[in-house]
Amino acid sequence: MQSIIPPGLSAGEDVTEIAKGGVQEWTPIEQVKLYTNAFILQDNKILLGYKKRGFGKDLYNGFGGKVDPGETSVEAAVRELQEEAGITAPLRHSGVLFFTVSDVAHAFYIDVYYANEYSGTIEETEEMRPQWFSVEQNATGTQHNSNKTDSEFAPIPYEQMWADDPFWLPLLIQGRPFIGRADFGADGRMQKWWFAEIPVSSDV
Ligand code: 8OG
Repeated sequence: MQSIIPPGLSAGEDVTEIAKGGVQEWTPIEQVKLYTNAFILQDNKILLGYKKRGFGKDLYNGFGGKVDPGETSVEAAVRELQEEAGITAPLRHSGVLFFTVSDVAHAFYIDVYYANEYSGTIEETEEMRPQWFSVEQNATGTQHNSNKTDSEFAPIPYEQMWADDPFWLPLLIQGRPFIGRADFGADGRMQKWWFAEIPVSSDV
């Protein structure tokens, strides 16, 4: 039987598909670069950063970037979190994402991490402006608030995030490991996508 798992990802056969779409073939993979993305989840809130420059500018995202030579993925994730948000956290692996972007020569293999605690003081950096959002679906707060009670934090701003994030971020928040792939056009829209939940014990 042909595997349903898209090229670029690997997992056992016991994956549970949660979303797929698009019609064309998966984009051929030439070069792959390793990236990280890390989220802090605490007290029904999630820490996101507003990206002020570079790739993904003006979008909210977790904190992360390229894995440097000689560095493990988790070392890179810890370093990027420190560089972009000023904090350190005991990051745990939550999933793997694989992306292609039609005007970028390499594919992105992204290890996604989370932590429920952190040390240090969250601070704005040249690259990111950190902000807490409520993970409650009926959150009503407005953005750019601070020093509010939990229920007053704005909901996750999916409309200002990468188009694939609504598929897997809810799984990360619920502690459910995942894998997924999306191929993006130059216009930033997803052309083909596939996301799945994998067993908790899986070594993704
Ligand atoms: O170093 P730089 O900030 O350019 O790294 C890119 C970051 O963006 C890295 O954390 C990986 C992340 N990223 C993508 N694509 C997507 C995506 O579709 N969704 C999310 N949430 N993050 C992404 O490269």
